[in-house]
Amino acid sequence: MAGTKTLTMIKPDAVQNGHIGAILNDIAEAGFRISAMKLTQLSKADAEAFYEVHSERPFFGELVEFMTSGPIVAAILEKENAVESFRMLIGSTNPAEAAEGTIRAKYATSIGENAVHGSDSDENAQIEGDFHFAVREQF
Ligand code: 3AN
Repeated sequence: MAGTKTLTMIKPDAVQNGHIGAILNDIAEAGFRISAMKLTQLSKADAEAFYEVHSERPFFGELVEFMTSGPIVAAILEKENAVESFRMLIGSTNPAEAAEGTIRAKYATSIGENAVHGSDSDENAQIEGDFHFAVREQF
């Protein structure tokens, strides 16, 4: 059975461009419940750990630099089939290929600066939620 949790980050580009409120509104209108949320900034060590699976990819340095460049909003979202449902809401990694109306189509600027993160599996949703939030911060 598909899980009910996913982890999102509103990335530094979208925070800098003033899109926190609009993105949270899209998330609420899509029927997700927010069970944890914070405004925070990742250190280099945090970003390297979070994106460890991408450490061999050519864009890793750029990704870490971007993700540490300013504050982000991290949140745990709950809905039936949360991982897949949220990835539909955000659209393709490359905003040029993201379907009309998706969060990345509306707010992302490039494949690197693509406005939001969404977990890619139930297992990673759990790991990423616990990365950002202590148990007492998850409601
Ligand atoms: P998604 O975020 O859609 O799951 P992944 O997991 O392939 O995409 O990539 C993780 C993050 O790495 C992306 N959100 C994006 O910021 C960055 N990224 C992915 N592909 C590229 C690329 N070709 N060039 C620069 N950054 C990239």
